Amino acid sequence: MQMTLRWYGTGHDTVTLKQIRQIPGVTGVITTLYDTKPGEVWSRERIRAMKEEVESAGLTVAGIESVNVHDDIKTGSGDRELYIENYIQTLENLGKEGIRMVCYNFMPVFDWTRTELARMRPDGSTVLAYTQEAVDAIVPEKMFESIAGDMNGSVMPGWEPERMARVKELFEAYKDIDDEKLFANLIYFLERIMPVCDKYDINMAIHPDDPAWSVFGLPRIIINKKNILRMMSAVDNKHNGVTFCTGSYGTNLNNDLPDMIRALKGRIHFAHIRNLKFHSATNFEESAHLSSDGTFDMHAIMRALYDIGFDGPIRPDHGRMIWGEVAMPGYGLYDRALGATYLQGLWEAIDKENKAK
Ligand code: CS2
Ligand code: MN
Repeated sequence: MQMTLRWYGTGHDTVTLKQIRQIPGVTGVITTLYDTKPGEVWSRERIRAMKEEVESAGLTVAGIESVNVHDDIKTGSGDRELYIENYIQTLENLGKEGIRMVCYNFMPVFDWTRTELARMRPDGSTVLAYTQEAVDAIVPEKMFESIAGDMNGSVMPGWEPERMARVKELFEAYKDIDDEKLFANLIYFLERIMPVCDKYDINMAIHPDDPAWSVFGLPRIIINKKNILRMMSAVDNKHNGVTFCTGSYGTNLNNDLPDMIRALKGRIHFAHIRNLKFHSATNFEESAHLSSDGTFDMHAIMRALYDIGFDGPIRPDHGRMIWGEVAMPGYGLYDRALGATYLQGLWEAIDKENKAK
């Protein structure tokens, strides 16, 4: 595995490449062109400039998170063909610049959903949290307003104010889309992009829906082992793979994370590792990465990744806000650095124990 950190780019991130470079063992970043809109073609020039900036800081671009998919592709309507062509062109340009891993998601309207961005924990740290009660008590148009005050001045991916201003319209666009239609649109998209992925050996890594169930009555498909395996066999190509995000699949306590990892051998191209602390099945918060601070057995998760021979980029997912840092919720430097170190400690122990056998 290659330990990485997500980085939103100069001018978009409070964390610098220089700081990332000083986290032991972190050799790459997962980045994006944060100011591009879903559906836009990424030019080779901009991709190259991004790479050069990262490489001159002594790091590599280990992959992209995300090249976002336009809603017309997800709903299978409007200008879907044009946006697929544009997506292919972006992949072509990324491929020519040597980028081999692209994370994306197929969530309607909202990217991940949390109902609190700064829940205070007993130690004074703050974390993102979710309760189903809070979602049930709110209309979707108010969702953005209800969390906007805690964004620390950042623009959060999937929650861009321009996009949120159109929430009603977006809901309208999805009103006839059920899980089956969304699934069919995903397969259509994948079949169209596989040739360019084959040509440049680009691993597509779908990010799960978060939380792993329907919110506000919207369709949700990338939520459990059965659905992902269905997706893998519908487009049976190694380049059709997943981002294994423990914090997203893990929102549903019925998902057995190590078991899912083992079932996806060969198709996990990227890993997001985060721990959750559950107070009830529908009330959880994002804890520190350590097993002892949350509900998941992080050793068993890393062990499963190790056992399947996972060799892609991995990153600590959301961290807590600690030590007075002001940053995009979930994306401060300090706690993610602690997470990166802890995860590497687990990996080293597993590796050494394995070799000593
Ligand atoms: C990320 C997602 O911050 C997060 O929870 O895991 O925003 C993820 O990057 C996107 O959904 C992937 O397209
Ligand atoms: Mn994730």
